Amino acid sequence: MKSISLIAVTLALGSTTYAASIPKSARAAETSSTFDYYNGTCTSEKVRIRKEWRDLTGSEQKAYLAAENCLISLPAKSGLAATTNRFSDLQALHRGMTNTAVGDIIHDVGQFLPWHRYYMHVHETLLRQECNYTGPLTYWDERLDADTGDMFTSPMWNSTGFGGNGIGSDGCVVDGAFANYTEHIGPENEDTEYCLNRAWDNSWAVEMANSTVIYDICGGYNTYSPWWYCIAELAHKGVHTAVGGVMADIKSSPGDPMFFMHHTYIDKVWFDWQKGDPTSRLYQISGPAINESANAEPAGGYPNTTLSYVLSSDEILPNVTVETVMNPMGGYLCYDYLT
Ligand SMILES: [Cu+2]
Repeated sequence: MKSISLIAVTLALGSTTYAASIPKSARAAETSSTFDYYNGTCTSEKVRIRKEWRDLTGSEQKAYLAAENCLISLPAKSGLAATTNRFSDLQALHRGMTNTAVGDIIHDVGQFLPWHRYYMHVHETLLRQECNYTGPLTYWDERLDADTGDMFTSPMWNSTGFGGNGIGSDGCVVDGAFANYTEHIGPENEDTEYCLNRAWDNSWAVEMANSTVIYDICGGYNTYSPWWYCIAELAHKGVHTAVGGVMADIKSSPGDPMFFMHHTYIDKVWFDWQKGDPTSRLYQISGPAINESANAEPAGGYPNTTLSYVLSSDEILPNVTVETVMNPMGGYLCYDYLT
């Protein structure tokens, strides 16, 4: 039911074990202007700047969409079940991580944000190495649209971009760069042929992704666990649900190229929060390492996500630790956001 109100959601958040003992306070004093993020091999000459879709030129937008379609045109390499092309390797990787021996290890866990940051890097690496993409990585600044009250008037949602809402009884996307794309992974754990589909719910997204949610409700938390959980449950889940269709499928959602626009944005929201107090937040990690809803509590309690927790992409790229991806300018990663 969509009648659940934001207030109900935030109350539910308040009752979690994460939020219970942690004081809410205003955003930390700005220290980021003097903080030096560059580390290891990442330098100001090398750093790549990620840009919002509307900050790309028309030809940059075209090149990005073409690179995504290039991944779709390349053969699968991962060997993961039901894959049909290189883009679907990423989808299968994501679904596989929701189906491990201990359940979903990439959502509702402390490594939710680090794993998805790494996953965006895997996606970017394939675009650059296998499809010769040389432009900026891009994202959808959902807050800009939520604040206007209409999520779906952004120029990305048109026939020269990612296409519009689904139509017909199956909600198929029939315009844009991915018109009539056939999915083979999903829904959820099934492997069937179905169309890339969407079912927009504007009011839900507006309620979950606006500035009040990002800055006042979630942004009031100074520590990682309640902050991460707030963003994951509100802005993150809200926009998955609001785009609907494939995007609302927690397992197979990377079958909609919009997934990467959404999660690169969520990554930016995280880096922005880290920048709010980098001394304490840049390497701050916590939360359960296994899904509490999918596992009985082990003797000694649930293990916590730490900086040494290992992130996997099923060998598409080598494994890395959480610590490796905490700083987007830390060496292994080398990017920043334009705004
Ligand atoms: Cu995910």
